[in-house]
Amino acid sequence: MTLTITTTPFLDQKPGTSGLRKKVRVFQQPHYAENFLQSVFDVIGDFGGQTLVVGGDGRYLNREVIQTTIRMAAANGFGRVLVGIGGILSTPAASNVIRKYGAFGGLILSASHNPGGVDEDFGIKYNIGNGGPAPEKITDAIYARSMIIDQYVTVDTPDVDLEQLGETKVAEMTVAVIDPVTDYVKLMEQLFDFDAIRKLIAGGFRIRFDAMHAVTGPYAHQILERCLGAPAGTVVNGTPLPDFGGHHPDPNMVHAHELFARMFGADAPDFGAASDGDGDRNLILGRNIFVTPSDSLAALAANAHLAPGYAGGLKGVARSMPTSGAVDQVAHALGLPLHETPTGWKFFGNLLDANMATICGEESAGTGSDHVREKDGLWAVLLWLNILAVRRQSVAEIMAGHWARFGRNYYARHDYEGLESAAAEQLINELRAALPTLPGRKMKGLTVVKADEFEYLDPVDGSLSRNQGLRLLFESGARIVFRLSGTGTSGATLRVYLERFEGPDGILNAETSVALADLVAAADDLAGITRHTGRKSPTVIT
Ligand code: VG1
Ligand code: CO
Repeated sequence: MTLTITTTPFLDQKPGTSGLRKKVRVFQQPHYAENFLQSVFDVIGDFGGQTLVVGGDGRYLNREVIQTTIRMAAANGFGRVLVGIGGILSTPAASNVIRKYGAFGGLILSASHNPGGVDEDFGIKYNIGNGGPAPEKITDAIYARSMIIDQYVTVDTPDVDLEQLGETKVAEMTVAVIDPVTDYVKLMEQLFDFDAIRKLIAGGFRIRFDAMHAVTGPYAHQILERCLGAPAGTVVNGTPLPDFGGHHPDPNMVHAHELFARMFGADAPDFGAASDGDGDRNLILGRNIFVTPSDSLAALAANAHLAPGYAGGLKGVARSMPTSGAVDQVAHALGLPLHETPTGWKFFGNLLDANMATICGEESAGTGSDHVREKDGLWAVLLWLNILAVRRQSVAEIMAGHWARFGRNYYARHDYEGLESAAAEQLINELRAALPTLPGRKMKGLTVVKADEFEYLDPVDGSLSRNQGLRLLFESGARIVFRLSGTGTSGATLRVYLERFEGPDGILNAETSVALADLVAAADDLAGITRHTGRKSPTVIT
């Protein structure tokens, strides 16, 4: 029997870069998750009798919110819910399941790379029928609805057993507990030459994959160790834990420092990789080399044709605006269309649907293709392995060859986390106001030639997204971008993206921090980072 529950709005349910992210304790308030879920159901249209996919990255609160979602989906009239066994679904696997089973949409419960646990973060994201994150038009409507919501519906039924594969009924609705790993493996087998990778590994090529106690563990054990024959122990931290073992499941040099230490240490494996909480990010390392995500995107675009799934070439490539221009060099050299979008995977969806891009990427360690509509950590790892299996060179050799051919974009992102929101806003507002006065300004021997605020006109649906980051372009082709994070849950995070290009005949072997030193100083002078925030240095450099 359907129960109608009276509620009042929480006024803070504005979805950020990827869905709603808040502290677990915020989500634990009575009606909080329910209000957001009902706001989603109220705006997404006519789904009566259709299928909804539900799953999460296994973090604290995952199971509880899955049960809530199942009951509310039944009360709202869905015909069927597909849920990953144990309530676990990586973001790319969820995207695949939505597409493969023709679902109306999906709810992914994750705060991605943010830490988990009772005092940490939780999140809910709605994905549409193409398998990708809901576009702004829908997230804006969800937010507007959440501001005036006054009731939600649910059913009074017992919890569904999420540990057993198979079907049960919740009121009129069918709930199918599925094994998403099998479907995902099938998809990867279509794209990549598993035999070639198997031979590479059988020849002694050593891999270390750090699943960071997050969602990719089961997928990585299955693919790398069982299907591709890598020895047991190749995948470390492979069991998803509700608090990710107390770590940030963020694959960067700060939070994956153990992997970095190994890859730069004695007897390093040939290839190191990691992924984040929900499995959509990737970190790529070779022996003694870290491949920046922007460079990885470029190298994958340049070599993708070596994998069977991309043998016919690429239709185009896309990157988010703050991502370095390394992939632009590849696009230019190969004559591929190039698209520049705002931060967040939702902006790639239309380009992929319209066959305008095949491979997309972000500087934040997200890379993916048109095989799903999310970024995909293991996909990037497998494409790298496929390329390595064909080229039979080391990661360092491949990157050296890449820079010698296309030039090198020295790149870093400086994050200032946990700032007072008012101070961060003030910094951005002052810099925005100063933009028209900046061209011609000389800083540390660098001259500003252009200063603007990025906005994006979607070429497919004509929607305009404003305020997507402040950009300063210098005479030398160097660039600084400033934007505020949309995924944090406490205070504000300022991201400063720094980039400088050296052509194939420029200096190829500088340390990134040395190559970017003048730009770092210029960024502080231009934006008054220390003056506004009191910080002398960033919290995290990636
Ligand atoms: C960050 C990254 C962005 C990414 C987003 C979601 O957003 O910069 O590139 O798409 O996280 O990643 P922000 O607004 O904090 O800069 V994850 O792995 O949620 O799904
Ligand atoms: Co993620």
